[in-house]
Amino acid sequence: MADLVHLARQDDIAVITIDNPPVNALSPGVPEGIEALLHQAAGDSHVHAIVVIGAGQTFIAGADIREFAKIVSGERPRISLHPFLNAIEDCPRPVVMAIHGTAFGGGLETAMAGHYRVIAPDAQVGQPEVKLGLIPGAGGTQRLPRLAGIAKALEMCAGGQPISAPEALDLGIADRLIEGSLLEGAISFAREIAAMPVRKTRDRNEKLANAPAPLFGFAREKTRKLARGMTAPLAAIDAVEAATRLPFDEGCRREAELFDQCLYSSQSRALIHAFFGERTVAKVPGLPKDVQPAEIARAAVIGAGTMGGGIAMTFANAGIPVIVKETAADALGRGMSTIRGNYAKTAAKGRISSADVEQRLSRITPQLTYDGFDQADIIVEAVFENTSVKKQVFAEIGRIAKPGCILASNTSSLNIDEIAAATGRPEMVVGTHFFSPAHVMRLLEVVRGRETAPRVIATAMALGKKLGKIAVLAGNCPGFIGNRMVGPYLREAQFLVEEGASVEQVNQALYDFGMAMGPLAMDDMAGLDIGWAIRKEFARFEKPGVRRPRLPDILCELRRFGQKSGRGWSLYDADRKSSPDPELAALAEKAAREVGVQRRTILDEEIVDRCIYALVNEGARILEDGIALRAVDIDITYIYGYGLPAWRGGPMFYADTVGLANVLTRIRELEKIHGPDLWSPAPLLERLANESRTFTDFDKLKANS
Ligand code: T1G
Repeated sequence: MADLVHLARQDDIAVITIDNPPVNALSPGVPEGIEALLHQAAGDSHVHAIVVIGAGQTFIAGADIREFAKIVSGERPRISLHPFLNAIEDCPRPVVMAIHGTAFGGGLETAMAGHYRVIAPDAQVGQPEVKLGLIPGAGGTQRLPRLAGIAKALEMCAGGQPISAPEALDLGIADRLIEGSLLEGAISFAREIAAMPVRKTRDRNEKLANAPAPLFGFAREKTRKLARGMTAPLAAIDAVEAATRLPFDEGCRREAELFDQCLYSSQSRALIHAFFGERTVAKVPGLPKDVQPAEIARAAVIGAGTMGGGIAMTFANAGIPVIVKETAADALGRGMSTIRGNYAKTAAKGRISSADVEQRLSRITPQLTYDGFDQADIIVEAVFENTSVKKQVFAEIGRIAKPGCILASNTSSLNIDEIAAATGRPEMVVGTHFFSPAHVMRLLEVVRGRETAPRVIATAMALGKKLGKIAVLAGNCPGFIGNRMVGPYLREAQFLVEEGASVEQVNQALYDFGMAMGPLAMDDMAGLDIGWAIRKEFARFEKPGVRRPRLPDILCELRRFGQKSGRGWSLYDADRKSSPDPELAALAEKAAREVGVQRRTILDEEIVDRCIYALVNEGARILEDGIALRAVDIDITYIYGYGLPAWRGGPMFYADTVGLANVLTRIRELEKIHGPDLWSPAPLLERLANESRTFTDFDKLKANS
């Protein structure tokens, strides 16, 4: 306990320092340490006030999230933090909380139990628990409305977004902004208020009065739209509402009931799985310990189309100067106007200032030549998805790039080894598969070629983090991780329309499952011609006699490529708003006749099973093939690249919650109906199911091997 929390005295001010790296979480021993030293300080007659501060990068960043699984499993008792927080609030000496970094969750709750809060100008405070499928469980929904008012407390607890230090000051969460040394500022503030009467947050009820009646109903309606399918945000609203109706202690009891409902929910387990998964995927086993990522100070992008332009923006947004090269002036002009348009949209939403826009644009150098490419630390190719075109580009940059320059392809599915061979330096070639729109989507698939050097891998992974992405390492196979999985997922969606489901029913069933958009809507957005080109590129590898969807080819033969052509699976107006295409049913019947399929009524449950289990089965194969390092890498890929909701935890985690034996049984049923070429169970899935194990077990075993 003594190691995690220290007590020192500066004349008449006691200073309690929490030292639990890396984020000063309220791990076991930390609350106990703070309470014990607070009691000790208060008992010292020389002490007139107490300052609580975090060592290292931050104040308390919350409860220790690793503890929740132990509580749910019964390994750890559920300990209420209220006695600890009330001990702070009931301390006879004034307690000043000194906040820097991120006072999140239990960190803000601890700070609010203090009598005063001083804050560094670049600090943030928040109650992000809903991002973990939880709600504030230590009085946050009861103290925050008392300090910041009901409306702001609702927004912070149900939305989970942090606020800045100046806003915290304006709202009354913080009492003073401290420039310079936070500790010195906190100590002098503590001396200022030492003789003043102690104010307990729980007794400050003035901001709870007159909650407009429709406020909570409106908040629920807004939350149902913004956090579709999630339960914790609605529970957070209930808890804040309780603060306006119940005395403090009863409000805390209501909050605890709601917290427990969330804690034991599958959504919370899934979101915590995703939280740690985002961080696990950054770890590449087997990279030599002495390998350090190279610095990327200058970048160059080839291609100013949708992807090339978005990638250039991503570098500029991260402060890295970037050349963007096209072959023709009109294409370059179009690319730059798209980039300017994207920044204008972001600025119009108030997310960045016009000065930011100018600064970022100044980092982008559009040109038609390779001038300056020999100074770049990384060159990213984003040209047409065709192997021979890419090989030609890589042959050129293999001659131009300086030694040590990383040669990256944004290919979404082509063979990175074939591309690498064209450069004469395959060890410097890596795939960096961005997701459209590249300046928005957080996933980055880093594709390792057979000869890619460890330092290139380490640099690409570190660059992903610098660009604000979540980088997942993938092996080299058609489609890598994500697109290899989206193949069977889309295949089943297309089969289902040929077999009798409507486009709208298929899209709605997966949307209701939680997907950001239905599979056929996604196909229309990406463009049916992309899949058509890939099918033609890989046709020679298709196994003869295996059923393939006929309907997408019929649509492509009719030039119905989706949003870009105003019609595909659905019709699209000028604003790309979709509506059912009355001609689609006849085309589906035509396709069914051509492939000899008997159309029938199909239930939503079958649609979800076939599409999601197609993902799971292919994911298991990807694991077996070593294309993904862990099951959680597949989960993170699908959450951040393909819109599977984090509250499902990802395809593999979802299969674990269903039970792999149940998934296997269903896949075997589908195999009987549709044949082994489409539905033979992946051997790893069979093995885990037969051993009553999960994909999470598989990852744990691998991590410990
Ligand atoms: N518990 C345990 N480990 C944590 C942690 C936490 N709260 N926060 C971060 N880590 C680990 C993380 O896994 C990583 O580990 C390392 O710290 C660095 O994290 C009672 C119920 C604070 C903004 O949700 O948002 O309080 O990979 O890479 O980019 O009502 O971490 O090195 O092994 O993210 O500088 C509420 C979650 C909890 C905050 C720092 N609090 N954390 O970002 O570092 S619930 C949160 C973050 C709660 C109360 C409720 C970020 C950060 P490793 P990092 P970073």
